[in-house]
Amino acid sequence: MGQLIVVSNRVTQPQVGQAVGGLAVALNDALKDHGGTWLGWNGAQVSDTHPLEFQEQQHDQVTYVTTPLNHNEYQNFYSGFANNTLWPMLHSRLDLMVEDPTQFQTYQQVNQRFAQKIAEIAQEDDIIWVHDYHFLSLAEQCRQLGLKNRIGFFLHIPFSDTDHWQQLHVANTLLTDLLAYDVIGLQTQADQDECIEVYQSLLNTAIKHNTIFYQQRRVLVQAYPIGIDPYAIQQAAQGDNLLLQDYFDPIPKHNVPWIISAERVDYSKGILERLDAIESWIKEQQASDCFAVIQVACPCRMEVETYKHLYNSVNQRIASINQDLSSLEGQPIYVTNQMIPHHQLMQLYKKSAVCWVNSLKDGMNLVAKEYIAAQDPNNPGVLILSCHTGAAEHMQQALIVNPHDIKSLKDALSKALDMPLSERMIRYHALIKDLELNDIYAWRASFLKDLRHANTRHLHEV
Ligand code: GDG
Repeated sequence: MGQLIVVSNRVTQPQVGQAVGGLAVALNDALKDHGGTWLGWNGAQVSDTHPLEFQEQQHDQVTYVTTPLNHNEYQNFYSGFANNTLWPMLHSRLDLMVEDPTQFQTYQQVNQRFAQKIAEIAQEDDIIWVHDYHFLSLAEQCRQLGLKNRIGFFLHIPFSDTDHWQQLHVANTLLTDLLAYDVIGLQTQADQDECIEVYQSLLNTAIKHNTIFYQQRRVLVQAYPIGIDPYAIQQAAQGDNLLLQDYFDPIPKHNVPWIISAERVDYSKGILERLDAIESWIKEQQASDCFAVIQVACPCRMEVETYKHLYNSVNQRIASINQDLSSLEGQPIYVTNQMIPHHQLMQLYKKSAVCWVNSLKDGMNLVAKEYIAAQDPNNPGVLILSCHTGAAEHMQQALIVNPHDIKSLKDALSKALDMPLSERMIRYHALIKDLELNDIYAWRASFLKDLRHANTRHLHEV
Protein backbone atom coordinates (compact mmCIF):
# COMPACT_ATOMS: atom_id res chain seq x y z
CA MET A 1 0.00 0.00 0.00
CA GLY A 2 1.26 3.47 -0.85
CA GLN A 3 1.66 6.42 1.42
CA LEU A 4 -0.95 9.00 2.41
CA ILE A 5 -0.66 12.56 1.13
CA VAL A 6 -2.74 15.09 3.07
CA VAL A 7 -3.38 18.55 1.64
CA SER A 8 -4.83 21.38 3.68
CA ASN A 9 -4.62 25.15 3.52
CA ARG A 10 -2.54 25.49 6.68
CA VAL A 11 -0.08 22.85 7.74
CA THR A 12 0.21 22.49 11.50
CA GLN A 13 3.56 20.99 12.24
CA PRO A 14 3.67 19.76 15.85
CA GLN A 15 6.44 21.36 17.86
CA VAL A 16 8.14 19.60 20.70
CA GLY A 17 6.28 20.10 23.97
CA GLN A 18 3.41 22.02 22.40
CA ALA A 19 -0.08 20.57 22.46
CA VAL A 20 -2.15 21.25 19.37
CA GLY A 21 -5.83 20.66 18.64
CA GLY A 22 -7.45 17.34 17.79
CA LEU A 23 -7.65 17.64 14.03
CA ALA A 24 -3.93 18.34 13.60
CA VAL A 25 -3.07 15.45 15.91
CA ALA A 26 -5.42 13.04 14.14
CA LEU A 27 -4.05 13.92 10.71
CA ASN A 28 -0.48 13.66 11.94
CA ASP A 29 -1.21 10.25 13.44
CA ALA A 30 -2.76 9.09 10.17
CA LEU A 31 0.35 10.24 8.31
CA LYS A 32 2.61 8.46 10.78
CA ASP A 33 0.57 5.25 10.54
CA HIS A 34 0.65 5.17 6.74
CA GLY A 35 3.95 6.92 6.19
CA GLY A 36 3.04 10.19 4.66
CA THR A 37 3.34 13.71 3.47
CA TRP A 38 1.43 16.82 4.53
CA LEU A 39 1.27 19.55 1.93
CA GLY A 40 0.07 23.10 2.45
CA TRP A 41 0.70 26.75 3.15
CA ASN A 42 3.31 27.56 5.83
CA GLY A 43 1.51 30.75 6.89
CA ALA A 44 4.11 33.12 5.40
CA GLN A 45 3.49 35.77 2.77
CA VAL A 46 6.17 36.88 0.30
CA SER A 47 6.35 39.55 -2.41
CA ASP A 48 5.07 38.81 -5.91
CA THR A 49 8.61 38.80 -7.29
CA HIS A 50 9.85 36.24 -4.77
CA PRO A 51 10.30 32.74 -6.28
CA LEU A 52 7.66 30.36 -4.90
CA GLU A 53 9.15 27.11 -3.75
CA PHE A 54 7.99 24.24 -1.59
CA GLN A 55 10.26 23.37 1.36
CA GLU A 56 10.49 19.83 2.70
CA GLN A 57 11.00 18.99 6.33
CA GLN A 58 10.97 15.62 8.02
CA HIS A 59 9.58 15.20 11.55
CA ASP A 60 8.63 11.96 13.28
CA GLN A 61 8.19 9.96 10.03
CA VAL A 62 6.06 12.65 8.40
CA THR A 63 7.31 14.81 5.54
CA TYR A 64 5.98 18.38 5.66
CA VAL A 65 5.98 20.05 2.26
CA THR A 66 5.09 23.70 2.67
CA THR A 67 5.12 26.88 0.64
CA PRO A 68 4.54 30.55 1.33
CA LEU A 69 1.83 32.38 -0.62
CA ASN A 70 2.87 35.45 -2.55
CA HIS A 71 1.03 38.73 -2.06
CA ASN A 72 -1.24 38.17 -5.08
CA GLU A 73 -2.13 34.65 -3.92
CA TYR A 74 -2.77 35.82 -0.37
CA GLN A 75 -5.03 38.66 -1.51
CA ASN A 76 -6.89 36.91 -4.32
CA PHE A 77 -6.85 33.22 -3.41
CA TYR A 78 -6.88 33.21 0.40
CA SER A 79 -8.52 36.49 1.48
CA GLY A 80 -10.38 36.80 -1.82
CA PHE A 81 -12.04 33.83 -3.48
CA ALA A 82 -11.69 31.40 -0.55
CA ASN A 83 -12.73 33.67 2.31
CA ASN A 84 -14.71 36.44 0.64
CA THR A 85 -16.60 34.37 -1.95
CA LEU A 86 -16.78 30.69 -1.02
CA TRP A 87 -16.92 31.06 2.78
CA PRO A 88 -19.90 33.48 2.79
CA MET A 89 -21.72 31.54 0.03
CA LEU A 90 -21.31 28.21 1.82
CA HIS A 91 -22.45 29.84 5.09
CA SER A 92 -25.57 31.25 3.36
CA ARG A 93 -24.37 34.86 3.58
CA LEU A 94 -24.91 36.07 0.03
CA ASP A 95 -25.12 39.61 1.44
CA LEU A 96 -21.39 39.34 2.25
CA MET A 97 -20.30 37.44 -0.87
CA VAL A 98 -18.01 39.28 -3.31
CA GLU A 99 -17.25 37.58 -6.61
CA ASP A 100 -14.36 38.76 -8.74
CA PRO A 101 -13.10 36.91 -11.87
CA THR A 102 -9.46 37.85 -11.14
CA GLN A 103 -9.71 36.24 -7.71
CA PHE A 104 -11.18 33.09 -9.20
CA GLN A 105 -8.34 32.95 -11.71
CA THR A 106 -5.78 33.11 -8.88
CA TYR A 107 -7.75 30.45 -6.97
CA GLN A 108 -7.41 28.13 -9.97
CA GLN A 109 -3.72 29.00 -10.34
CA VAL A 110 -2.98 28.13 -6.71
CA ASN A 111 -4.87 24.85 -7.08
CA GLN A 112 -2.74 24.19 -10.17
CA ARG A 113 0.50 25.03 -8.34
CA PHE A 114 -0.38 22.55 -5.59
CA ALA A 115 -1.38 19.92 -8.19
CA GLN A 116 2.02 20.26 -9.85
CA LYS A 117 3.74 19.59 -6.54
CA ILE A 118 1.51 16.59 -5.88
CA ALA A 119 2.31 15.24 -9.37
CA GLU A 120 6.01 15.55 -8.51
CA ILE A 121 5.83 13.64 -5.23
CA ALA A 122 2.96 11.14 -5.59
CA GLN A 123 3.74 7.53 -6.38
CA GLU A 124 1.22 5.44 -8.32
CA ASP A 125 -0.39 3.75 -5.31
CA ASP A 126 -0.43 6.76 -2.92
CA ILE A 127 -3.79 8.03 -1.77
CA ILE A 128 -4.46 11.74 -1.49
CA TRP A 129 -6.75 13.36 1.08
CA VAL A 130 -7.57 17.01 0.41
CA HIS A 131 -9.19 19.27 3.01
CA ASP A 132 -11.60 22.14 2.64
CA TYR A 133 -12.95 24.85 0.37
CA HIS A 134 -9.54 26.23 -0.63
CA PHE A 135 -9.04 23.25 -2.92
CA LEU A 136 -12.32 22.47 -4.71
CA SER A 137 -10.44 22.29 -8.05
CA LEU A 138 -7.31 20.46 -6.91
CA ALA A 139 -8.29 16.95 -8.03
CA GLU A 140 -9.31 18.22 -11.46
CA GLN A 141 -5.94 19.93 -11.83
CA CYS A 142 -4.25 16.67 -10.76
CA ARG A 143 -6.25 14.67 -13.32
CA GLN A 144 -5.19 17.13 -16.04
CA LEU A 145 -1.60 16.33 -15.14
CA GLY A 146 -2.37 12.62 -15.60
CA LEU A 147 -2.70 11.52 -11.95
CA LYS A 148 -4.82 8.40 -11.54
CA ASN A 149 -4.49 8.11 -7.76
CA ARG A 150 -7.48 7.90 -5.48
CA ILE A 151 -8.19 11.44 -4.33
CA GLY A 152 -10.67 12.23 -1.56
CA PHE A 153 -12.04 15.57 -0.41
CA PHE A 154 -13.45 16.56 2.97
CA LEU A 155 -15.38 19.80 3.36
CA HIS A 156 -15.17 21.11 6.94
CA ILE A 157 -17.86 23.75 6.42
CA PRO A 158 -21.49 23.44 5.25
CA PHE A 159 -22.23 22.57 1.61
CA SER A 160 -25.16 24.99 1.16
CA ASP A 161 -28.16 24.61 -1.13
CA THR A 162 -29.01 25.12 -4.80
CA ASP A 163 -30.31 28.68 -4.29
CA HIS A 164 -26.96 29.75 -2.88
CA TRP A 165 -24.80 27.87 -5.39
CA GLN A 166 -26.84 29.42 -8.18
CA GLN A 167 -25.70 32.88 -7.16
CA LEU A 168 -22.08 31.99 -7.90
CA HIS A 169 -21.12 32.62 -11.54
CA VAL A 170 -18.48 29.90 -11.50
CA ALA A 171 -20.68 27.32 -9.78
CA ASN A 172 -20.78 24.90 -12.71
CA THR A 173 -16.99 24.97 -13.13
CA LEU A 174 -16.41 24.32 -9.43
CA LEU A 175 -19.05 21.61 -9.17
CA THR A 176 -17.64 19.87 -12.25
CA ASP A 177 -14.08 20.16 -10.87
CA LEU A 178 -15.23 18.60 -7.62
CA LEU A 179 -16.34 15.50 -9.51
CA ALA A 180 -12.67 14.71 -10.23
CA TYR A 181 -12.48 13.50 -6.61
CA ASP A 182 -13.36 9.89 -5.84
CA VAL A 183 -15.01 10.68 -2.50
CA ILE A 184 -16.67 13.93 -1.42
CA GLY A 185 -16.88 13.88 2.37
CA LEU A 186 -19.26 16.22 4.21
CA GLN A 187 -19.98 16.94 7.86
CA THR A 188 -23.66 15.99 8.13
CA GLN A 189 -26.50 14.03 6.58
CA ALA A 190 -28.13 17.39 5.74
CA ASP A 191 -24.99 18.45 3.83
CA GLN A 192 -24.93 15.12 2.02
CA ASP A 193 -28.56 15.58 0.95
CA GLU A 194 -27.92 19.17 -0.15
CA CYS A 195 -24.85 18.20 -2.17
CA ILE A 196 -26.78 15.53 -4.04
CA GLU A 197 -29.67 17.91 -4.64
CA VAL A 198 -27.29 20.61 -6.01
CA TYR A 199 -25.75 18.13 -8.48
CA GLN A 200 -29.18 16.94 -9.59
CA SER A 201 -30.56 20.39 -10.18
CA LEU A 202 -27.52 22.27 -11.50
CA LEU A 203 -25.58 19.61 -13.42
CA ASN A 204 -28.37 17.15 -13.98
CA THR A 205 -26.02 14.28 -13.09
CA ALA A 206 -27.19 10.69 -12.71
CA ILE A 207 -27.29 9.71 -9.06
CA LYS A 208 -27.95 6.38 -7.42
CA HIS A 209 -28.17 6.36 -3.63
CA ASN A 210 -25.24 8.58 -2.75
CA THR A 211 -23.06 7.97 -5.77
CA ILE A 212 -22.85 10.45 -8.65
CA PHE A 213 -22.20 9.03 -12.11
CA TYR A 214 -20.50 11.55 -14.35
CA GLN A 215 -18.58 10.93 -17.60
CA GLN A 216 -17.54 7.37 -16.71
CA ARG A 217 -16.66 8.37 -13.15
CA ARG A 218 -18.33 7.36 -9.92
CA VAL A 219 -18.09 9.79 -7.04
CA LEU A 220 -19.22 8.84 -3.56
CA VAL A 221 -20.93 11.66 -1.65
CA GLN A 222 -20.99 10.74 2.02
CA ALA A 223 -21.32 12.33 5.47
CA TYR A 224 -18.41 11.72 7.89
CA PRO A 225 -19.20 13.81 10.99
CA ILE A 226 -15.88 14.92 12.43
CA GLY A 227 -15.21 13.98 16.07
CA ILE A 228 -12.68 14.75 18.79
CA ASP A 229 -10.38 12.72 21.04
CA PRO A 230 -12.41 12.70 24.30
CA TYR A 231 -9.74 10.86 26.27
CA ALA A 232 -6.99 13.37 25.36
CA ILE A 233 -9.30 16.25 26.25
CA GLN A 234 -10.20 14.71 29.63
CA GLN A 235 -6.47 14.42 30.35
CA ALA A 236 -5.78 18.00 29.28
CA ALA A 237 -8.69 19.36 31.34
CA GLN A 238 -7.31 17.75 34.50
CA GLY A 239 -4.23 19.96 34.56
CA ASP A 240 -4.02 22.97 36.84
CA ASN A 241 -1.82 25.40 34.97
CA LEU A 242 -4.59 27.79 33.94
CA LEU A 243 -3.20 31.32 34.20
CA LEU A 244 -6.25 33.58 34.01
CA GLN A 245 -4.19 36.71 34.66
CA ASP A 246 -2.27 36.12 31.44
CA TYR A 247 -5.43 36.45 29.38
CA PHE A 248 -8.05 38.44 31.30
CA ASP A 249 -7.87 41.91 32.77
CA PRO A 250 -9.59 42.01 35.22
CA ILE A 251 -9.72 38.27 35.95
CA PRO A 252 -13.26 36.81 35.99
CA LYS A 253 -15.14 36.86 39.29
CA HIS A 254 -14.99 33.47 40.99
CA ASN A 255 -18.09 33.24 43.17
CA VAL A 256 -20.60 32.80 40.29
CA PRO A 257 -21.10 30.22 37.50
CA TRP A 258 -19.07 30.82 34.35
CA ILE A 259 -20.61 30.76 30.87
CA ILE A 260 -17.93 30.11 28.28
CA SER A 261 -17.82 30.75 24.55
CA ALA A 262 -14.67 30.25 22.47
CA GLU A 263 -14.38 30.98 18.79
CA ARG A 264 -12.64 32.84 16.02
CA VAL A 265 -14.39 36.18 15.57
CA ASP A 266 -16.41 35.12 12.54
CA TYR A 267 -19.91 36.20 11.49
CA SER A 268 -20.91 32.54 11.21
CA LYS A 269 -20.55 32.12 15.00
CA GLY A 270 -23.49 34.32 16.14
CA ILE A 271 -21.45 36.28 18.70
CA LEU A 272 -23.43 39.54 18.52
CA GLU A 273 -26.76 37.66 18.72
CA ARG A 274 -25.54 35.98 21.91
CA LEU A 275 -24.40 39.28 23.41
CA ASP A 276 -27.86 40.78 22.69
CA ALA A 277 -29.49 37.87 24.51
CA ILE A 278 -27.15 38.14 27.49
CA GLU A 279 -27.76 41.87 27.83
CA SER A 280 -31.51 41.44 27.53
CA TRP A 281 -31.54 38.56 30.09
CA ILE A 282 -29.58 40.61 32.64
CA LYS A 283 -31.85 43.62 32.20
CA GLU A 284 -35.04 41.57 32.47
CA GLN A 285 -33.87 39.65 35.53
CA GLN A 286 -32.18 42.72 37.01
CA ALA A 287 -29.36 40.38 37.88
CA SER A 288 -25.92 41.39 36.66
CA ASP A 289 -24.11 39.29 39.28
CA CYS A 290 -25.69 35.90 38.51
CA PHE A 291 -22.86 34.69 36.31
CA ALA A 292 -19.65 35.67 34.53
CA VAL A 293 -19.46 35.35 30.77
CA ILE A 294 -16.02 34.22 29.57
CA GLN A 295 -15.54 35.11 25.92
CA VAL A 296 -12.48 33.77 24.11
CA ALA A 297 -12.60 35.72 20.85
CA CYS A 298 -9.57 35.27 18.61
CA PRO A 299 -9.25 37.67 15.70
CA CYS A 300 -8.94 36.07 12.25
CA ARG A 301 -8.86 37.10 8.57
CA MET A 302 -8.42 40.73 9.65
CA GLU A 303 -7.39 41.82 6.16
CA VAL A 304 -10.98 41.08 5.03
CA GLU A 305 -13.05 44.21 5.77
CA THR A 306 -16.09 42.25 7.10
CA TYR A 307 -13.93 40.53 9.71
CA LYS A 308 -12.17 43.69 10.84
CA HIS A 309 -15.54 45.39 11.22
CA LEU A 310 -17.02 42.46 13.18
CA TYR A 311 -13.99 42.26 15.48
CA ASN A 312 -14.38 45.94 16.39
CA SER A 313 -18.15 45.58 16.82
CA VAL A 314 -17.78 42.60 19.18
CA ASN A 315 -15.23 44.35 21.39
CA GLN A 316 -17.25 47.58 21.44
CA ARG A 317 -20.46 45.71 22.25
CA ILE A 318 -18.82 43.93 25.18
CA ALA A 319 -17.34 47.19 26.49
CA SER A 320 -20.73 48.91 26.30
CA ILE A 321 -22.58 46.05 28.08
CA ASN A 322 -19.92 46.06 30.79
CA GLN A 323 -20.19 49.80 31.16
CA ASP A 324 -23.99 49.68 31.52
CA LEU A 325 -24.35 46.57 33.66
CA SER A 326 -21.34 46.35 35.97
CA SER A 327 -21.91 46.35 39.71
CA LEU A 328 -19.72 46.53 42.79
CA GLU A 329 -19.22 42.76 42.38
CA GLY A 330 -17.65 43.22 38.95
CA GLN A 331 -18.55 43.17 35.26
CA PRO A 332 -20.75 40.60 33.48
CA ILE A 333 -18.42 39.81 30.53
CA TYR A 334 -14.70 38.97 30.51
CA VAL A 335 -13.06 38.82 27.11
CA THR A 336 -9.70 37.81 25.76
CA ASN A 337 -8.58 38.25 22.18
CA GLN A 338 -5.55 36.03 22.74
CA MET A 339 -5.14 32.42 21.72
CA ILE A 340 -5.14 30.41 24.95
CA PRO A 341 -2.90 27.29 24.91
CA HIS A 342 -4.93 24.14 24.26
CA HIS A 343 -4.51 22.60 27.74
CA GLN A 344 -5.54 25.78 29.50
CA LEU A 345 -8.58 26.20 27.26
CA MET A 346 -9.70 22.67 28.18
CA GLN A 347 -9.31 23.56 31.88
CA LEU A 348 -11.37 26.68 31.31
CA TYR A 349 -14.12 24.55 29.74
CA LYS A 350 -14.06 22.26 32.78
CA LYS A 351 -14.43 25.16 35.21
CA SER A 352 -17.38 26.62 33.27
CA ALA A 353 -20.92 25.69 34.29
CA VAL A 354 -22.30 26.45 30.83
CA CYS A 355 -20.89 26.52 27.30
CA TRP A 356 -22.87 28.51 24.76
CA VAL A 357 -22.34 27.79 21.05
CA ASN A 358 -24.53 30.19 19.08
CA SER A 359 -23.48 29.69 15.45
CA LEU A 360 -25.76 31.01 12.71
CA LYS A 361 -24.28 28.29 10.49
CA ASP A 362 -21.39 25.95 11.29
CA GLY A 363 -20.08 22.81 9.55
CA MET A 364 -19.73 20.90 12.82
CA ASN A 365 -18.40 23.01 15.77
CA LEU A 366 -15.72 21.27 17.75
CA VAL A 367 -16.00 23.57 20.78
CA ALA A 368 -19.36 21.95 21.61
CA LYS A 369 -17.77 18.50 21.58
CA GLU A 370 -14.61 19.54 23.43
CA TYR A 371 -16.65 21.21 26.18
CA ILE A 372 -18.59 18.01 26.89
CA ALA A 373 -15.40 15.92 26.85
CA ALA A 374 -13.71 18.26 29.35
CA GLN A 375 -16.49 18.00 31.97
CA ASP A 376 -16.26 16.36 35.38
CA PRO A 377 -18.54 13.30 34.98
CA ASN A 378 -19.76 13.78 38.57
CA ASN A 379 -20.64 17.44 38.13
CA PRO A 380 -20.98 18.17 34.42
CA GLY A 381 -21.91 21.51 32.94
CA VAL A 382 -24.63 22.31 30.41
CA LEU A 383 -24.18 22.86 26.67
CA ILE A 384 -26.39 25.42 24.90
CA LEU A 385 -26.10 24.56 21.21
CA SER A 386 -27.38 26.30 18.10
CA CYS A 387 -29.64 24.19 15.87
CA HIS A 388 -27.60 25.50 12.91
CA THR A 389 -24.41 23.62 13.80
CA GLY A 390 -23.52 20.24 12.34
CA ALA A 391 -22.96 19.13 15.93
CA ALA A 392 -26.69 19.56 16.69
CA GLU A 393 -27.47 16.65 14.33
CA HIS A 394 -26.03 14.24 16.94
CA MET A 395 -25.96 16.22 20.20
CA GLN A 396 -29.68 16.41 20.84
CA GLN A 397 -29.22 16.15 24.62
CA ALA A 398 -27.74 19.64 24.61
CA LEU A 399 -30.13 22.56 25.05
CA ILE A 400 -30.82 23.20 21.36
CA VAL A 401 -31.58 26.83 20.51
CA ASN A 402 -32.41 28.96 17.51
CA PRO A 403 -29.77 31.73 17.52
CA HIS A 404 -32.15 34.11 15.72
CA ASP A 405 -34.83 33.75 18.41
CA ILE A 406 -33.80 35.83 21.40
CA LYS A 407 -36.56 34.38 23.58
CA SER A 408 -35.37 30.82 22.93
CA LEU A 409 -31.84 31.93 23.87
CA LYS A 410 -32.87 33.58 27.14
CA ASP A 411 -35.07 30.61 28.12
CA ALA A 412 -32.18 28.24 27.49
CA LEU A 413 -29.87 30.39 29.58
CA SER A 414 -32.32 30.32 32.52
CA LYS A 415 -32.77 26.57 32.13
CA ALA A 416 -29.02 25.94 31.98
CA LEU A 417 -28.37 27.98 35.13
CA ASP A 418 -31.16 26.19 37.04
CA MET A 419 -30.61 22.64 35.79
CA PRO A 420 -30.40 20.08 38.63
CA LEU A 421 -27.38 17.77 38.85
CA SER A 422 -29.49 14.67 38.03
CA GLU A 423 -30.59 16.14 34.67
CA ARG A 424 -27.12 17.44 33.87
CA MET A 425 -25.73 13.94 34.42
CA ILE A 426 -28.32 12.24 32.22
CA ARG A 427 -27.63 14.66 29.38
CA TYR A 428 -23.86 14.46 29.82
CA HIS A 429 -23.72 10.66 29.81
CA ALA A 430 -25.70 10.40 26.58
CA LEU A 431 -23.49 13.04 24.96
CA ILE A 432 -20.14 11.65 26.06
CA LYS A 433 -21.10 8.12 25.02
CA ASP A 434 -21.69 9.28 21.47
CA LEU A 435 -18.47 11.33 21.41
CA GLU A 436 -16.48 8.29 22.54
CA LEU A 437 -18.08 6.05 19.94
CA ASN A 438 -17.67 8.51 17.08
CA ASP A 439 -14.29 9.98 17.90
CA ILE A 440 -11.79 11.58 15.53
CA TYR A 441 -10.04 8.28 14.90
CA ALA A 442 -13.32 6.66 13.79
CA TRP A 443 -13.90 9.66 11.48
CA ARG A 444 -10.48 9.32 9.91
CA ALA A 445 -10.76 5.53 9.56
CA SER A 446 -14.17 5.59 7.89
CA PHE A 447 -13.15 8.27 5.39
CA LEU A 448 -9.91 6.52 4.46
CA LYS A 449 -11.65 3.14 4.21
CA ASP A 450 -14.13 4.52 1.69
CA LEU A 451 -11.39 6.31 -0.21
CA ARG A 452 -9.29 3.17 -0.42
CA HIS A 453 -12.26 1.21 -1.72
CA ALA A 454 -13.51 3.92 -4.06
CA ASN A 455 -14.43 2.35 -7.35
CA THR A 456 -12.61 4.65 -9.69
CA ARG A 457 -12.32 4.88 -13.46
CA HIS A 458 -10.82 8.10 -14.60
CA LEU A 459 -11.63 10.28 -17.58
CA HIS A 460 -8.37 9.52 -19.35
CA GLU A 461 -9.10 5.75 -19.27
CA VAL A 462 -12.31 6.16 -21.20
C1 GDG B 1 -14.00 24.65 10.90
C2 GDG B 1 -15.52 24.67 10.67
C3 GDG B 1 -15.69 22.51 11.91
C4 GDG B 1 -10.70 28.32 19.70
N1 GDG B 1 -10.15 29.29 20.45
C5 GDG B 1 -8.97 28.80 20.87
C6 GDG B 1 -8.81 27.50 20.37
N2 GDG B 1 -9.89 27.24 19.66
C7 GDG B 1 -10.09 25.96 18.99
C8 GDG B 1 -11.28 25.20 19.57
C9 GDG B 1 -11.61 24.25 18.40
C10 GDG B 1 -11.20 25.09 17.18
O1 GDG B 1 -10.37 26.15 17.62
C11 GDG B 1 -12.41 25.72 16.50
O2 GDG B 1 -13.10 24.72 15.84
P1 GDG B 1 -14.63 24.89 15.43
O3 GDG B 1 -15.08 23.57 14.93
O4 GDG B 1 -15.40 25.37 16.60
O5 GDG B 1 -14.68 26.04 14.33
P2 GDG B 1 -13.82 26.51 13.01
O6 GDG B 1 -12.53 27.12 13.40
O7 GDG B 1 -14.74 27.43 12.28
O8 GDG B 1 -13.56 25.17 12.16
C12 GDG B 1 -16.23 23.94 11.80
C13 GDG B 1 -14.17 22.51 11.99
O9 GDG B 1 -13.61 23.24 10.90
C14 GDG B 1 -13.59 21.09 11.99
O10 GDG B 1 -14.04 20.34 10.92
O11 GDG B 1 -16.20 21.93 13.10
O12 GDG B 1 -17.62 23.90 11.57
O13 GDG B 1 -16.00 26.02 10.57
O14 GDG B 1 -10.81 23.10 18.44
O15 GDG B 1 -10.90 24.56 20.75
N3 GDG B 1 -7.75 26.71 20.65
C15 GDG B 1 -6.79 27.21 21.46
N4 GDG B 1 -6.87 28.47 21.98
C16 GDG B 1 -7.92 29.29 21.71
O16 GDG B 1 -7.96 30.44 22.20
N5 GDG B 1 -5.73 26.44 21.78
